[in-house]
Amino acid sequence: MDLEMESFFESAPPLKERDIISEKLKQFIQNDDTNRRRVVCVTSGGTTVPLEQRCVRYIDNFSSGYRGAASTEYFVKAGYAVIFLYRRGSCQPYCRSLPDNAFLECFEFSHESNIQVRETYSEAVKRAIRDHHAAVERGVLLKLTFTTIFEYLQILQMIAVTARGLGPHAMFYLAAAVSDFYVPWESMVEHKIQSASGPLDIRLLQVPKMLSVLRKKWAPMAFFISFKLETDIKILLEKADMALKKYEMHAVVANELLTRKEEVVVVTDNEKISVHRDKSQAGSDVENPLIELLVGSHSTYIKDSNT
Ligand code: PAZ
Repeated sequence: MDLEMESFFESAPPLKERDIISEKLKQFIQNDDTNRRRVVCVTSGGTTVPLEQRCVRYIDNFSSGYRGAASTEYFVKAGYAVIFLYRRGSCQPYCRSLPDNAFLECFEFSHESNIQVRETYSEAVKRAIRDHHAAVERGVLLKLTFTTIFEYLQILQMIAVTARGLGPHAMFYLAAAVSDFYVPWESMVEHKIQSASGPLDIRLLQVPKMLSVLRKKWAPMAFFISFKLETDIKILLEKADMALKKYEMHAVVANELLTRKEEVVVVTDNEKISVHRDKSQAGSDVENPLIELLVGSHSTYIKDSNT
């Protein structure tokens, strides 16, 4: 493994529930006699960077997890088993059409003081419960959660190594907004930083480039989709192209912060395909055509890998 990556893992705090996560992953991935099942790891939401070991303060980012949650639903619909690696508290699959405070908004007391679903939300709640339970019961949705950059990279490594046996049938769809900078665990203060000490100087190190190791060492046969977000549209495609080549991704999805829900550009070795939300359809999203396109590319990849 790359030296920087190795020292990142060595100094990271031990992952809580490592054994439980490992067992869940093995069961989920091996839940197929044919070895033909396609499994996608969808990462979603933003990683935090703790500033104190007993963390009170942390650096965070904007990601809501909508992209990952919506994409998960479309992957399940397309016949994939999905490992949904998401930021605790971020957007969840099958809950997109429910209000933010769903519990309080969707339910009310009935005349007999029982709890019932409000008429306006009845269809949305039924659909969410039905589809979510169906996915979990069919063994095609495994949800794993992270908060910090340390947890994220440790769990992602476990997923990649466990999914290695799936060869080209595994896909990584890396939509999480991953911190570029962090404070190494051993140089982090233990207790809450005191404001009485005056202005705060913190040195952040660069997070090792995980994509390289993931692609080349942890899961070399898998199909890889990474994302590139910029706020300056002028540099977006160039940066996506650079990432494609540097990390040998199969496609990089380029998106701009303000228009990310309307349009993305899928950058591959041969082409740049613009994918739009269908504005003529109420409730449409860009993830629907995006996943359709990527599922097609994955099929071609599997076919080519078998010949
Ligand atoms: O999570 P969200 O739906 O609010 O946004 C999705 C996104 C912009 C985080 C994702 O499309 C993306 O670009 N992820 C990678 C970001 C990066 O360059 O680190």
